[in-house]
Amino acid sequence: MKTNDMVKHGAAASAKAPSADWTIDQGWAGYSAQEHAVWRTLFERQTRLLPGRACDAFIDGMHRLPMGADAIPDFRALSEVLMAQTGWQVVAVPGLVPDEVFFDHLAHRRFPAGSFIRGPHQLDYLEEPDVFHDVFGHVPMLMNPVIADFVQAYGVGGLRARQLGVLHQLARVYWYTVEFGLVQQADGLRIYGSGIASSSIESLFALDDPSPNHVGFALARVMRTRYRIDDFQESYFVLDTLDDLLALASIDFAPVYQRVANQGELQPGDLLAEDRVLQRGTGGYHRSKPGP
Ligand code: HBI
Ligand code: FE
Repeated sequence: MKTNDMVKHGAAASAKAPSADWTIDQGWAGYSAQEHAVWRTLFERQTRLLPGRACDAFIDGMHRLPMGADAIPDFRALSEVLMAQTGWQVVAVPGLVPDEVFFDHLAHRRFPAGSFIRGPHQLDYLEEPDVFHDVFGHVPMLMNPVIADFVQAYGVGGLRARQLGVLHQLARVYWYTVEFGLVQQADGLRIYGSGIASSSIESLFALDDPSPNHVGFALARVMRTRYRIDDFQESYFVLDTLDDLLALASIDFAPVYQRVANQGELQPGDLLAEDRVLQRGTGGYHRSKPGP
């Protein structure tokens, strides 16, 4: 809601009262040539960058989807392939939707994707998810059965976490996995988080820059860790394998919330004695930025 895109889109969205589930028609035929061209620019840049950086599941999922450089994908065509593979669908929304609406969609294996696309002068960062982040970033991983179950479980858990008043703790799990997760592959460290995979600058920063920490993923640890929404992450959490998320899709988080409540919150760049540190970041990038 900070950028021109968001303002423009917000105005368009509020012209019509949102439906109860906030879904809209994607309006695929209404995209302009300039909007398809923005998709092409972003798509070509990322598909050049991601081989050897994104995990096999991401690359594989993308190749099996009706998604290419030529046009913004049609959500109906994506959903057909996804549905056959993992039972997920992609539905169009105007942008960020309320938490309970978001969780309800995920709990029913519907991924709400922003239908608008960022402007040509704003290729590198925006706060509200657009079609490039949501479709290019998220949908390939939803072709993977483990991620498919985990994201649904997050939706179910989100509705529960709201009632328990621990939404922040749960949201951090999503942030440091689905959005900004890294995974160890036989041939090296790889990206699976969509926030990284959809960003050319963060694809480089997360893997190659000496500034951020790389820390072995631990559930309670992540639940205590605040995150940045306006800049690169100071710490990335690394799974040994995507299958580690299988266990999380079936566990009851309630006892973990209890434990976490008794421990302090951690700042994004903090490291603990018990952390499995894969890269101790220099912190140089964030230190060199002007303070608030
Ligand atoms: N809405 N469209 C959309 N996409 C998101 O990723 C999203 C959202 N609403 C709420 C939300 N994320 C988060 O605040 C929750 O994951 C906690
Ligand atoms: Fe996202």
